[in-house]
Amino acid sequence: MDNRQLSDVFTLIANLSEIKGEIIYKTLAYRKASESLLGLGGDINQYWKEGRLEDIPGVGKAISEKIDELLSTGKLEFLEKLKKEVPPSLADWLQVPGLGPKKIALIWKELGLTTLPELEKAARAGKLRGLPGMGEKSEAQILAGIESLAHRSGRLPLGQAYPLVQEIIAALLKVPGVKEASPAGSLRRMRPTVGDLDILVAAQDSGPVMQAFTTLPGVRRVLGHGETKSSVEFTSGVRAQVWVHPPERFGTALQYATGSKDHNVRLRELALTQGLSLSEHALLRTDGSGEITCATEEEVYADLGLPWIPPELREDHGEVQAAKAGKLPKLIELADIHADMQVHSNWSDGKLSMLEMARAAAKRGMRIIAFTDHSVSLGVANGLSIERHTEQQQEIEQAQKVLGNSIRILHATEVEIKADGTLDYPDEFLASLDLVLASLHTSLRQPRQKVTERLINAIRNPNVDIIGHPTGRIIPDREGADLDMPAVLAAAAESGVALEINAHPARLDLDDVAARRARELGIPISINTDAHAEADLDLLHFGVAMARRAWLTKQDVINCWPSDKLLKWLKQRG
Ligand code: DGT
Ligand code: CA
Ligand code: ZN
Repeated sequence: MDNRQLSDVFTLIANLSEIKGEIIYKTLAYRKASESLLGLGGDINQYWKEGRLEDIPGVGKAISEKIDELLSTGKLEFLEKLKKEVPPSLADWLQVPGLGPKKIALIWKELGLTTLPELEKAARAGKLRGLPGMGEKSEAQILAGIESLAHRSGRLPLGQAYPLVQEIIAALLKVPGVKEASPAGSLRRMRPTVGDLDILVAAQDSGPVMQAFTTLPGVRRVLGHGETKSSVEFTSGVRAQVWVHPPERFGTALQYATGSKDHNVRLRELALTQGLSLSEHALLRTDGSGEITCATEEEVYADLGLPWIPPELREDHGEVQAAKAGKLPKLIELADIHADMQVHSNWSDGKLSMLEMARAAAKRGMRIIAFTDHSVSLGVANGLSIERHTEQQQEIEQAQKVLGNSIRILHATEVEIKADGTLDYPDEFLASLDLVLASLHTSLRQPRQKVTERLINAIRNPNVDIIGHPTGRIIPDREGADLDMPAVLAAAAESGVALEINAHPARLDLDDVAARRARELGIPISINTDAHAEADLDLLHFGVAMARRAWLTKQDVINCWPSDKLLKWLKQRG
């Protein structure tokens, strides 16, 4: 079993437990394990062989025993028993927008339905509206939800796609005659999910590349095998395609294969106004006087009178017009970031001590690190009481002495925004901390108005400095809270609070659209790793990519500010 399959097992356990009515902390623990497995840098089998399962965030004794049983026997007694209590097909119902575990349990127990088609049939026949707490409106909602499912595609999260593409590229670069290989398509544009993997290779002779590509380990089917393009499907169901072009034409080919389609259409229109026809092979002069070949993308854009446009902007969201007018933003880069304002230590559910984590962050160029361990009500994550905070403060002082000036530790918290909108600690205590990051983790399915008011309540608290992963979405399985985003952004602009772009590839929250709007409203943005282990610190580039997709510059992101400016800003906020 691989990381993805194990992750799926724990999601299934969480889903079935939730329908069974198991207490929330248990189901959250399974979800956390599932997420961690999905975001894990290395192969789970390696951790298992080395006896390091419990090094993984969210994996304690109980979960590691389950992983051990699954990897040794391919089965899990606990899950087999659970499946007898709760029909596993009910887990599919959780994908239906507007249908939660309580309603699912009700429908299943009252009407004896277990599959999605049965549910759809019953809803169409008006059999749901008679159930306690349900009416015609909720029945129609469920039906609309089922219909929306049919239109959803199986897209792959960027966090999984990215390392896969790196592996494929590494393999193709070893093929004799290959000069260059680059990601293309939506992955190069760093969309949070991708439909398939696109790769571009520069080589005179495509034969050996296609041969290597179609026989990569894990290829289940070859969907196409041509001279310039081949595509395959891996056993995981992931599809990949590779284009091969000669090095002197690599620029036009890479530009074409990177897309987006809409960006390419816009560019071709511009080319035509200049008497040029742009294709993946070259720029052809429409007066018949020959073609211009481009070895690099810079040449393609330059030949059209444009500066090179970063791939993250190529969505036809105004970037071609901005480039023409010389108004492209100077996008933020990974090296601009010197502070990480959401990191967890072993004081809550992180794996390392604050000293170890601070050293790891310093090694990666951070000069400020805020420990935002979880607050008291998040028992599943070992949330801190106020008393334990006093002890944590002492450890921070010790660690700071050891670290000297290499990196500054901030005593912070990731405080729960509770279901009623209040925060998990009293205001006097919050005011005593260096930094307060407030987040939603529970009751995300509250109605729009309620969950929006709840978040705005936290935004308006003058002690809150940053709102962590504002919508609470988990990619690809859980949509975020149904927030009234314009209202949230208006409140944030008024209060001066910063909104987070959480860099973890399972979150990437805020998304690019909301973050771009936030920038227009002058709302400060904070990009943080939310690291629970050292390897998580290396995920920061995903957050930076989302910020680039949102047209952000280093001025817009508080983590890039000089340390004095950042500390002063925190102090002023109280
Ligand atoms: P995805 O895979 O759904 O996440 O999205 P993309 O953007 O990777 O799209 P994909 O895989 O269908 O195609 C890869 C690239 O090929 C795309 O970014 C641009 C180029 N391309 C595909 N179809 C067309 C087209 O009809 N016209 C133009 N100009 N380019 C296309
Ligand atoms: Ca693609
Ligand atoms: Zn945590």
